Amino acid sequence: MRDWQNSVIYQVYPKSFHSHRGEATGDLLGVVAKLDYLQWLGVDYVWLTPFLRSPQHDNGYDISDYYAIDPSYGTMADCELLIDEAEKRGIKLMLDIVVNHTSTEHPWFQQARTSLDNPYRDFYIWRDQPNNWQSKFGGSAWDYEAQTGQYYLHLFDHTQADLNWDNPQVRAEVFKMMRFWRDKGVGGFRLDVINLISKPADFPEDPSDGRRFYTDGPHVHQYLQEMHREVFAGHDLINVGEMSSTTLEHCIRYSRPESRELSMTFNFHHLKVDYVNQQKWVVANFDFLALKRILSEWQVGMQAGGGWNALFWCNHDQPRVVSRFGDDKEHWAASAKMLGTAMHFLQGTPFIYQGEELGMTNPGFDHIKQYRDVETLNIYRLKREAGESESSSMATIMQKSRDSARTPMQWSDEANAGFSSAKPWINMAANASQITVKSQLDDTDSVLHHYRRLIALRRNEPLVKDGLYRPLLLDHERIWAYLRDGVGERLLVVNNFYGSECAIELTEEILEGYTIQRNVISNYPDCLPLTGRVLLRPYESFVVHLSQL
Ligand code: TEU
Repeated sequence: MRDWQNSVIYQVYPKSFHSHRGEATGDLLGVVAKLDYLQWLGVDYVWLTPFLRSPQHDNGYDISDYYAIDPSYGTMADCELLIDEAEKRGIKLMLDIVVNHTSTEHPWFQQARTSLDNPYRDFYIWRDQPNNWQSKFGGSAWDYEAQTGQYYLHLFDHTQADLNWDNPQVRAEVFKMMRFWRDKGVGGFRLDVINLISKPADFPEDPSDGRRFYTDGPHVHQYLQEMHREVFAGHDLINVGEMSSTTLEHCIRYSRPESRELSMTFNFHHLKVDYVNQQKWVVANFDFLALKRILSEWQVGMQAGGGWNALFWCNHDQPRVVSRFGDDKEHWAASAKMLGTAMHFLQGTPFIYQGEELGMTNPGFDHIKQYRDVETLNIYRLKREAGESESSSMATIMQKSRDSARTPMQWSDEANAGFSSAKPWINMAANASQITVKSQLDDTDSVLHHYRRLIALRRNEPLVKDGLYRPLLLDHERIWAYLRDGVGERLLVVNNFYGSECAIELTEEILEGYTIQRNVISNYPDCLPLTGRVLLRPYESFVVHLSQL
């Protein structure tokens, strides 16, 4: 197995990364063109969201051919070139595998829908009557197929039909496809909503949306162990499972090496701290104490159970973190750096989503015509049908839409921020020509250089990987502080999550007989005097190395 515990992974959303061909959407050659940048940044893996053939109802998470490149992204030769060129720079490609569902345009579904006894019928999940489960993108999770008079299950859009993993032929096809990509030379897989693949046989009604029955479902561990045997065993691959609404106990099982399932797991509990009663589609401030508590519980719990976390603030489904938990105006740079530090010193493998390393912000689009995402458009329609006003619907969408993360990567102050010579498929933020790679490369005090230092530090500070996580001051309403303890040495990580000054006492209780040896990283140029009472400036963050006396 590759050393996933020492790696940093960069997520590329190829549709919005770089268009080599000068079109509205990015392409694989556009990623090749930017590999030198990724090498300079220092990342080990690049996870690309799906670029396989797809009608693109959900930007590639609706695959219609697992063996072909979508023409909008280029050709198989471009993909091979990307794998080779990345390898030359010490970077491995991580492929996004979407196998909870396929597009309804996939030939399997096209076959399955034709008759009740078609050999592919059992590749999907059919019922005479729907139960009351809800799609994660709004509305019923079932759609009627008139030709055969039954309903098929879709936990996401109605163009994304759920595969029936209880059918051994489905599993055999999935593993065969993964071996095909493994043998092409990809270095790992990101497995889309992989904890949803096993549904209970009886499809019970649910007062909620049904997730309690299919999340971490009855045979999921067995199927992942089978995947491990069939695809991963004996190969140099790292694998991260995207776990929707999961639990700590299950994630320990998924990611403990002894389980022979996955290398690590993503979970989203820390990103629901600005939901209200589990509801995403309402405007809300984030609950800082809950954020600290949840991340701390996962750190402590995964360490105790021998599991491994994938660490992240951002991805293509989440609003930009600097706009969400930081300050995208007055304290933009300080807060973007503070958030980077707070995440990167946790135990786990950090994922950086394109543009996060620049402090890219939410674009704040205020008209529904500026949005493209299937989930956002569904929710807008449902809200308006339910009588919610235009302004209230849009206020929520501006804060919560996935499209906020999907605006093009900002390379330079050229046209379209250097993303493409053509008008992009989605608008850019108003600040697109200011927050760019070009402007930050020359400025060693930039957010970009801070992220580069965070990546490099991971290799030089073994405590980042191995140190025992211990939260401090858990009830403090503004500061998130923690220790990473080793033998006779430790890191102290302190982050002010707010835009006002705030004092912290470095008491003997915290220092426990240790003394500060050196500064590791900070986000203000001048370092604080680190004794006794420390006054943290807005969004100030620092890490120091301590040794026992
Ligand atoms: O996302 C899974 C998922 O459930 C969420 O992150 C989802 O976007 C969110 O709950 C909506 O509120 C994965 C992919 O990352 C996402 O882009 C796909 O749309 C989804 O699976 C379906 O394949």
